[in-house]
Amino acid sequence: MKSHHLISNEDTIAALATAPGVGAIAVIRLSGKEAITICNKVFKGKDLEKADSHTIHFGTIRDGDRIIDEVLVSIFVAPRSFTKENVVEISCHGSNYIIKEIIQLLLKHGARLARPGEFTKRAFLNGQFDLAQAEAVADLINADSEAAHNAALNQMRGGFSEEIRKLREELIHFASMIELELDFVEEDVEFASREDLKNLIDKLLKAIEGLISSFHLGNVIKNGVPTVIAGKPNAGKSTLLNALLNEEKAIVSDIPGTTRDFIEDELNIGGISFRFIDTAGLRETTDKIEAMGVERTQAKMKQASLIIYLFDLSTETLTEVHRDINKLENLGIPFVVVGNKLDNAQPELLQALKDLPNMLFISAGKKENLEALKDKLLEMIEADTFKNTNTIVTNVRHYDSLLQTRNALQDVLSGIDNEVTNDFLALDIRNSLYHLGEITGEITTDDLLSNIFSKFCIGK
Ligand SMILES: Nc1nc2c(ncn2[C@@H]2O[C@H](COP(=O)(O)OP(=O)(O)OP(=O)(O)O)[C@@H](O)[C@H]2O)c(=O)[nH]1
Ligand SMILES: [Mg+2]
Repeated sequence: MKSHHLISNEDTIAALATAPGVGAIAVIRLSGKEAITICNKVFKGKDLEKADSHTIHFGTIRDGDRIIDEVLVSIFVAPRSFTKENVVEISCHGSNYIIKEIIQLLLKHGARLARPGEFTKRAFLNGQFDLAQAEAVADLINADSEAAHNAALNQMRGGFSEEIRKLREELIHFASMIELELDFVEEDVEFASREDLKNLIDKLLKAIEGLISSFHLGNVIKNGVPTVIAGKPNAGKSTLLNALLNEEKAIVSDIPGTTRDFIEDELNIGGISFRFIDTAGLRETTDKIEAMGVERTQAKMKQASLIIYLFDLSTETLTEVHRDINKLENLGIPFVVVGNKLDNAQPELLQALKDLPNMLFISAGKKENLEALKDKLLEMIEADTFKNTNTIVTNVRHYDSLLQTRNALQDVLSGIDNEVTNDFLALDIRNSLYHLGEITGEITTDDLLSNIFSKFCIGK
């Protein structure tokens, strides 16, 4: 199946593997047939060609007689390395000058600068892991919340791929049976029971649906939940943003219409990253700039995953609150209605509202009840589900392939129902297999590969 091996990679590549900039140490990585030989030419210390795999050696990197740095060199002999090629990691002092000098020296001695993602691409091509796992490496590096980290780690360890592969294998079995029938058209035999095939497709569709719907959560986990704080001027939106972030990020004042443009920042709640967006207060206004702000608020609300609708318990009327809830319902985006300024609330209003479902009372100014609000936000994105499901789709490419697979499987089903000929049935099954295979990389094209790996940084 792995036709990738045909692509031979004779070059030895080099790149900085740690983040660019000044640091205590920096790691320069070399991978390829000549990795150890090239490093040996510039390293003075032990003869690296005679070193065992997985050993570390102290010495100096020299350009002729000129010492560039004292370094530690780690040796990984093929195939026991990340790329399954010979790999050398040079840990040097983290100065930009040293890094540049060492890399140039390696290039002079026959290495070539690695392209973005080339180390990971080689690891994939050499069968270290499948494509979904390779992509997870990038996600893992970029993950900055616990949930994103867990999802990436799970995918990297093959959780997601395993499920796809199992489904694919069952389908391959049927495909071959049906293709076998094609050889016996005269005899009119049925190797693959149509009933069993239908059951399998149903099972597959269910699993695919599950993966497809996990994408919503996966996306949330990976990219954070855009959460718009909206409401009338002076409701306390900016105060709430500041209270949540614990920082004086937005200007607060008792003048209605203080916030004109939106202000946003991320906050990790329960392992999920929320992106809070403070907006201009919603009202009719003749002020040109404020009106533009209001327009932006409305646009932001439509793109949000969640809306916190804030109103002022000290001034708002019951009729107005109900009207606003109505408007929110028409928007069709999950929202939570939050009464602010609990410390100064009108008692009658509080009494009238307290039994409404999904209603919270806080004081942003006094930082009261903010924990309840955070719990509510987590509940709304069903954060629990990520703890129970280990298979979450976070990658838009996978999501697309799953949608295509679903379409193709539905074609198979309607093909069976309409008793189409076997060659059509076989074609639709092959089509489903194709799209499933795209996810794990059993099916790849050069375009797809370069597209995926070019999104990595150099050195990964
Ligand atoms: N008593 C009380 N006052 C509050 C509370 N939260 C905010 N305020 C006050 O309400 C006023 C408006 O607060 P902001 O946070 O600027 O309101 P906003 O919704 O951002 O207003 P705009 O940006 O104009 O739309 C300020 O004077 C705040 O100090 C609260 O919990 N209790
Ligand atoms: Mg404001």
